[in-house]
Amino acid sequence: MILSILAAAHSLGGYPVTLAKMRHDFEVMVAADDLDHDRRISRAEWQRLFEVEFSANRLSMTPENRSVLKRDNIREFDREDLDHDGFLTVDEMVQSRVADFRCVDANHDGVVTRSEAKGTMGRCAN
Ligand SMILES: [Ca+2]
Ligand SMILES: [Ca+2]
Repeated sequence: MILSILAAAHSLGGYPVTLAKMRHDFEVMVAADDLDHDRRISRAEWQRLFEVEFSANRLSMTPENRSVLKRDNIREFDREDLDHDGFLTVDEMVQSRVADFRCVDANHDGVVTRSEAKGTMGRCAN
């Protein structure tokens, strides 16, 4: 989960991160990847995202590493799908990260800076 905050910051808007910014970034992501426009990400849409992200541009990745990553990616979906209906909403994406966000936010000002994110490794375990 921590990694997913870092990954989100990395691949989405970057630091500093707030919950509001995270929500905005997920809204943008859902708008882009919600192929059937039901305002949520289905498991199939999630897996397709993975296929797009980890396709030909990750040439150094072995098939073994890729399949581990793929499995972790599905676990991530299940962890974030808080009501277990097989769809991720923006609310679920944010809600599933709130506890981790508060942990990473070492000075509790509602803002996660790059240095807080770096300093968090090991302190805020999944
Ligand atoms: Ca759900
Ligand atoms: Ca902070």
